[in-house]
Amino acid sequence: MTTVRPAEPPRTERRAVSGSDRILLAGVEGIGHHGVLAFEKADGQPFVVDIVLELDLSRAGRTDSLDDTVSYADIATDVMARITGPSFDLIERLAGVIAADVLDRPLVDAVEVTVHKPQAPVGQPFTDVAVHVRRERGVPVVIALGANLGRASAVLAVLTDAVGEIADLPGVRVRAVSPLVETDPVGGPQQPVYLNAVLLADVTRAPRDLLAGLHAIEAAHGRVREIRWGARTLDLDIIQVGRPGTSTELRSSDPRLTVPHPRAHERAFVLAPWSMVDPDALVRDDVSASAGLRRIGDLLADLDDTGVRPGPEWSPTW
Ligand code: A4P
Ligand code: MG
Repeated sequence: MTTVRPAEPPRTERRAVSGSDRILLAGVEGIGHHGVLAFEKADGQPFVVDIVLELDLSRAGRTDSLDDTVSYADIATDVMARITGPSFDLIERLAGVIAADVLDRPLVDAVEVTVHKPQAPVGQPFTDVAVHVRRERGVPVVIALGANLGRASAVLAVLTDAVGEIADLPGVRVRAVSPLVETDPVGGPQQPVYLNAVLLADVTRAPRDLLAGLHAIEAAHGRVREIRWGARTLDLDIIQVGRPGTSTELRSSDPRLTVPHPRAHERAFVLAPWSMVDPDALVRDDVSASAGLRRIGDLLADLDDTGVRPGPEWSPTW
């Protein structure tokens, strides 16, 4: 594989996340209404949460500034809001949303969450039951979605399903999904207009595994590859992996996975929806060594006729 950069492996492929620095917050306790049984939802019971944050504390160790670390008081407030907030059936779900809240905060590379339910209706003498999850932030990945085959309602349904299926891939945490745009076809034979969108995710698995997952989703929606740039039931392209200009950025000219996507910087059907979810995005011109980083708004402004219009409303879930 012809990888231009990075010299060090992309962070998706590294095991250790942030060395051994940790913040521990133990025993955050509140009354919640989580549980499958009706009386659990009505009466409530104690839930106790332990958190381990993994992050690089070396800067805070030098500067003595709260800006360079994570406030454990803020984390405790978030945890209590989840314990006492809307009821879930499972403590697995409670642990998952707490972990997602923590990773929404900057600086945290990974988090371990333990949710104890010491008075759970177990039916036998016991001292505690707990669920423990560990979630890593991973690297940011930009994925473009496009489709133009079938009735408009079918195209919309395929794209909506695809968002949920991407979110279900292991190691993928969807952060945001753009509005849909309707776009004139670019290249290829005469074909119907497209619906396009862009999805932002944090990904902890290797990019090639992510691409294999995306191909499986395309195949499940009946995607066949016959004509280059021809009409398709579903196209899922990886546009960018990692944070451009940092060691997390993956630049690869391997034809099986070329990133940054070599044509994304000149394609309004990618840039327009992307700018709606990340107006500050930096985009690399292409994978060649001389390529530079451009602001997404400047790239869009350079395009004469974008052929992009607002698409139908949609509410994908993930
Ligand atoms: N591949 C290499 N790099 C990547 C990557 N970053 N992401 C390989 C995804 N796949 C990547 O892909 C062909 C091979 O590229 C795959 O086997 C994969 O391993 P494909 O999806 O079969 O082919 P494609 O999408 O037809 O080709 P390509 O070159 O990705 O097409 P583009 O440039 O994405 O264009 N007009 C509008 N309005 N809206 C569209 O969405 N899409 C295209 C496709 C053309 N015109 C369009 C739209
Ligand atoms: Mg493609």
